[in-house]
Amino acid sequence: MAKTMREPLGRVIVLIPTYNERENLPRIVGRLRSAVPTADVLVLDDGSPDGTGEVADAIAGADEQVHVLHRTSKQGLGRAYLAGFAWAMDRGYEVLVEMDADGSHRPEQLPRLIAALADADLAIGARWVSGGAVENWPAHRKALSVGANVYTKVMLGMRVNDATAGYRAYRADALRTMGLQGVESQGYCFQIDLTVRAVRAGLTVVEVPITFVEREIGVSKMGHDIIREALTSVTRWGVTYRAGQVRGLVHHRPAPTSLLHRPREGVDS
Ligand SMILES: Nc1nc2c(ncn2[C@@H]2O[C@H](COP(=O)(O)OP(=O)(O)OP(=O)(O)O)[C@@H](O)[C@H]2O)c(=O)[nH]1
Ligand SMILES: [Mg+2]
Repeated sequence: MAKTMREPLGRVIVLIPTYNERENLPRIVGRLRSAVPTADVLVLDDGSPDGTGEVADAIAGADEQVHVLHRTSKQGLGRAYLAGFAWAMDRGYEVLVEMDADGSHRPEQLPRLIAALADADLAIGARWVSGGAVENWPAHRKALSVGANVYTKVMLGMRVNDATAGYRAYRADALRTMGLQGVESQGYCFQIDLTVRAVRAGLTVVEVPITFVEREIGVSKMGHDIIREALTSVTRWGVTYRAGQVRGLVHHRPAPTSLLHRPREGVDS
């Protein structure tokens, strides 16, 4: 496949959504600022009752590369990211990174993720690829994540191995091309939703192996509602996609193959 000429990478911002992460936030921001000193940071706090918002303000007060977007109530990861994307694109950032506050996404691996954007539109920090790993996860969490990814792959016909992964770098142009209008997904589903949009828009998606580390401090916000949302949405998208393939066969139109992303040597097993 012919390589397209891409704009060089511009200013980078790392978006960190927080809900009750007061102990984790200073650690992750400190590690991030050391690992990638040129990257700016935007904390997206949903009015955490534990005072994470004030901790974020204190960090931002002492470091002009750190910014905070305060929202009044917990509205889910998806909405926080959409607000953060809009904030960052309004200010001309060209690379937008998603990173959890709880230490699961190691800032030390961010340079590899950003470097992968040199010839991609979306770089996913992937666990379920050769070279990827998960540390300290109980068997049931592994099973849930692997299961969710297998189901997503089968239903949507995508070659992406870790579509639920939340450690990612997007080119701002890619987000503009794929369009964020009508994105309503909240939990893991938000990551799947944006992956599907990227692939469907013909963008280049690559997976970079990472080591995901289970949180040591604080409480997970992952619950049954988030799993239910992902299952319902992937099933709905999958049925629509497969029905489109069948219609294509009946009417002798080419089946929709746009959900196959362009593979990149070495990263897509
Ligand atoms: N702003 C905002 N951040 C959230 C919300 N829900 C979760 N987060 C943050 O999103 C990141 C991921 O959430 P986690 O609770 O770690 O969820 P998870 O990584 O799926 O689950 P664990 O593996 O158990 O940690 C963390 O930084 C959370 O603080 C929300 O509603 N609003
Ligand atoms: Mg987590």
